[in-house]
This record gives sequence, C-alpha cells and structure tokens, in this order.
Amino acid sequence: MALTGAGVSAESGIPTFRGADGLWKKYRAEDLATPEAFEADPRLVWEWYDWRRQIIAKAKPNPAHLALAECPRLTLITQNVDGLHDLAGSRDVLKVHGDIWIRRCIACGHEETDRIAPLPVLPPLCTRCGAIQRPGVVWFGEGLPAYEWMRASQAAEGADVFLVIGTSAQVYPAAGLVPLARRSGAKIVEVNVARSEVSSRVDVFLEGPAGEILPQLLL
Ligand code: BV8
Ligand code: ZN
Repeated sequence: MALTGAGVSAESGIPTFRGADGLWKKYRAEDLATPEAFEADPRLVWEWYDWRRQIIAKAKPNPAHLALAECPRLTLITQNVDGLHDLAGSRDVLKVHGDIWIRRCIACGHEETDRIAPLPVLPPLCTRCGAIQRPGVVWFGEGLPAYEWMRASQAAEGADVFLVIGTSAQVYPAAGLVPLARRSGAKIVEVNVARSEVSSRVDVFLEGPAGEILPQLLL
C-alpha cells in the first residue's frame, strides 16, 4: 500500500501545504479549510479553492504518479485532493480528504464534478436547487469519508510493505495509518526530501524527490 501527500504533486507544480512556498503560508488552515470559515465567508474560501483549482487544472501527473499507476496490486491512499493519481492512470485511488473537483450543494447534497477553472460565479450555485455549493473536500474538524477510511485502515492492517510518500505526516487520522501498519507487521518505506513526523519510525528512509525515487523503486 502507499499513502501520498502533497509532496507527490510538488514536481507537478502544485505548492505543498507546509513547505517553503506552502499554500498555508499565504493563508492559515484554520482561516480557510474549516466549516466555520466557510460559514463565515463562503466567497473568501471559494476564492482560495478556485485559485488552487486553476493551478491544478494546468498540472500534469509527474513520474511519481506514473510509477505508482504502474503497480496494479497497490492500494493507493491519498491525502491529496488534486486528482493527479487518477489522471496518471491509478484506478483504485482512496481519496481520504476528498476531491477538489467535486462541488456539493450545502442544501440538497447534489454533487457536480467538472474541471471548470476559474468558476464563473463564486460561490457556485447548485443547478438543482440554487443553494450555494461547497468544495467536496474534508475540512479540519470534519470526519473522513467512511468507505475510504474503512478501506485505508484495512489496507494498513494487512500490508506487507507500506510506502509513505511526500507527506509531513502531521494530519490525523491519515498519519495514524503508519503506526497502525507498523503494529500489523508491515515494513515502512518513506520517500521524502526531508524528515517528517514519522521518519523516526520507518524501516527505510529514501531521501529525495518522489519523481526521481519512485520510478527507480517501482519500475
Ligand atoms: C478530524 C483537504 C474529527 C482540504 C485537509 C491535535 C492533535 C492531533 C490531531 C488534531 C489536533 N488538533 C486537531 C486535530 C485534528 C486535525 C489534525 O490532524 N490537525 C493537524 C494540523 C494537527 N484533523 C482533522 O481535523 C481531520 N478530521 O479529525 O475530525 C472527527 C471525527 C469523526 C467525526 C467528526 C469529526 C480532518 C483532516 C483533513 C483536513 N483536510 N485537506 C484541502 O486540501 O483544502 S488536510 C491537508 O493536509 C491536505 O489534505 C494535505 O494533504 C494534508 C497533509 O499535508 P501533506 O500532504 O503532508 O502536505 P505538507 O505540505 O504538510 O507536506 C508535504 C511533504 O512533502 C513534506 O514532508 C515535504 O518534505 C514533502 N515533499 C515536498 N516536495 C517533495 C516532497 N516529498 C517527495 N518529493 C518531493 N518532490
Ligand atoms: Zn441543491
């Protein structure tokens, strides 16, 4: 199994959350990626997501995504909401933090998925009932999607090898998959350009960009 974070999309030109050019640098997570922030100012939150959708719309999968897509038996869990693993050809992608391309109505729950960037109107309105839509992502303080989380936890309990790729491993419960897999006997291999919150508890730490290391490791 593999767990990926923003670092796997860095070489596709998408800023990471907590890195030097991090997304959160300009904004604080508490300010924007929470239900309270959306309640207070849906337009501001949508300006941030629309800006990110425009960056992501221009991004291409990089060799890290493509190498992972070549592993058919791999259970791929991602914290990323950019959809690049799907574009690279990975089929069974478990998006535990949702998908930035989904817009969900806050009133009737109707979902629309498209790659329109920029959106013509912010906040976008439900085509079914006219209420405003939210991004189909998991905000801080929100539970993870039950099916994806159940599959991810099962994978961690049964994994022989667990690749932890491009994540600072600061966000829970996703980061908790690493100790769960370790307790179940998996060998943990981390691929990162810098040490993360779990680096002291992995079996192998491969330092370097995922786009260079994964093709060597997997192909
Ligand atoms: C929940 C979607 C309860 C939205 C995101 C105190 C202690 C423990 C936990 C908490 C706490 N206080 C609050 C919490 C809970 C909180 C949490 O974990 N907070 C953290 C900050 C402490 N978690 C939650 O709120 C979760 N929900 O707990 O709900 C509950 C339960 C049941 C019912 C109801 C409620 C929800 C968390 C999900 C939040 N949503 N994103 C969006 O994208 O806008 S999180 C956000 O962070 C992204 O998803 C991102 O993926 C994720 C993790 O970040 P990373 O991917 O790791 O990115 P980062 O920039 O940090 O790191 C990049 C890494 O890549 C670095 O290590 C870098 O070195 C490396 N790198 C860079 N370039 C490369 C590279 N590696 C390889 N190659 C390269 N080229
Ligand atoms: Zn609606």
